[in-house]
Amino acid sequence: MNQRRQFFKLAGLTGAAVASAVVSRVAMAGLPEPVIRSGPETAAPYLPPDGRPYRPVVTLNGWTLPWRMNKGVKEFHLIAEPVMREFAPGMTVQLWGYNGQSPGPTIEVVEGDQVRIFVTNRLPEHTSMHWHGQRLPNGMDGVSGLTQPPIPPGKTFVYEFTARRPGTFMYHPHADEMTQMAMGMMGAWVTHPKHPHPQIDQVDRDFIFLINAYDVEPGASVPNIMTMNDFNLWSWNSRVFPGIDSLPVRQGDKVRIRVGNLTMTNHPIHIHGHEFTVTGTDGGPVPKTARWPEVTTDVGVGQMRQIEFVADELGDWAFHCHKSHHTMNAMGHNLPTMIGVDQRAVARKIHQLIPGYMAMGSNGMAEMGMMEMPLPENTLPMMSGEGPFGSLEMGGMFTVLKVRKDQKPGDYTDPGWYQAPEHTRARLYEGPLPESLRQKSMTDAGKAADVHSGHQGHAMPEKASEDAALKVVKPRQHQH
Ligand SMILES: [Cu+2]
Repeated sequence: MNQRRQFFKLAGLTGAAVASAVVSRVAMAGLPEPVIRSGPETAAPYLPPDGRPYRPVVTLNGWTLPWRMNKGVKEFHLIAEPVMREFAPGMTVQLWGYNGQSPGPTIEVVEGDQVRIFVTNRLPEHTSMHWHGQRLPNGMDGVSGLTQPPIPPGKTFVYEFTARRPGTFMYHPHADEMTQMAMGMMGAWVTHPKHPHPQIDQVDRDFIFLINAYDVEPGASVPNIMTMNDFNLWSWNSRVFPGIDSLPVRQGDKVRIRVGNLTMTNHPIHIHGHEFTVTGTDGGPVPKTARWPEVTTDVGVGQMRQIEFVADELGDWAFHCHKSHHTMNAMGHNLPTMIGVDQRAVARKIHQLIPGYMAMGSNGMAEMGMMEMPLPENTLPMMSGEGPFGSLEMGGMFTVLKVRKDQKPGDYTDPGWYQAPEHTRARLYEGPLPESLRQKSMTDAGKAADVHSGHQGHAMPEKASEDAALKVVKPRQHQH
């Protein structure tokens, strides 16, 4: 009990945020007492009890797994079990995870640490644990059937190895993977360098999250594990915007963000207002001479990327996956594209048959963000995040890097929205417009788009786009 109370204090958790584990003391005799965190909010960084000089990582909407020293070995206890995960306020999904959460808590160690990890299976089927990216004895690699028998329900296996390489890694089952990863079983692993490392810089803020994806039908609460392509919840640490923690930093902070991808597709991760370099992968640190600046880096399936930058621009900067479908929340996939289609007449007719019917998407999908359509229970609106200027029209894999002058070191609380000085903000303009440059470049098209008179507000002036389309087609016809 003493041990646990200390864990709570070290992890910065309050009693209310923590539910004690339901593991039988008799069955678990000799195992470290597990700590379960029931809330999705980010825990304060877990300060190592032996005062090792490293900056702890901050897991978005998560926490670091406490450990105990046992005769020179760091002992951890992961419990695979069904969990309830709130994706954003208004939607809770039944997943499988570890220690009460999906993803499981982040494991943080120091290069050279001897680790012992107890993995208890409280799932209805067998599992195993693979330590992705680690150098370790083959028998500790966790591939059920290949390097070990699977862990049966109700049983505990123990893994022991030395954390040999510093870097960013992950853990996940290597047993019935299709089901278990689709249900949320995964976690992050950070091995800090033991000594100052020539390719690993000190940073002021160190964030980590895993990219995952789920297919949860509107109104349902269990993911469809058979889905291979049509996921509808694109999540970071099993959370979707506006449920994903912001990244609060102090202006001038050197920031590291570690991202791992355990979905079925790649995710181009993009930052606004800054450039970053990829400083490491799950293969280890990238030599400084091999780095180049980017604003987007693709994180492939089964990869980890570490990006770093100095947050020197004040403001609220979007940080998101650049696949536009991945910044949306749950919806069905069977909607036709209706852009440019005037649905008014047909909607009137359908409305006579189905009183609740709404025509969607004639002017783009932005209207979806404003729509107050009745949704099935436990379903998030598609693009629901609200900002200081209205709907962000974003969901899914999106959050905000919040660079503030006065964000205290070690303070990860959300500072609210940035108040940009008014003269530095894009604004409505109602004066005379300069001569259209577009018009000049389209002299070929005969009648250029008269976007300035009468058509304001329409994305597609019909006449002009028809003419332009004809002109584009013609030269090709000459070639044949
Ligand atoms: Cu993506």
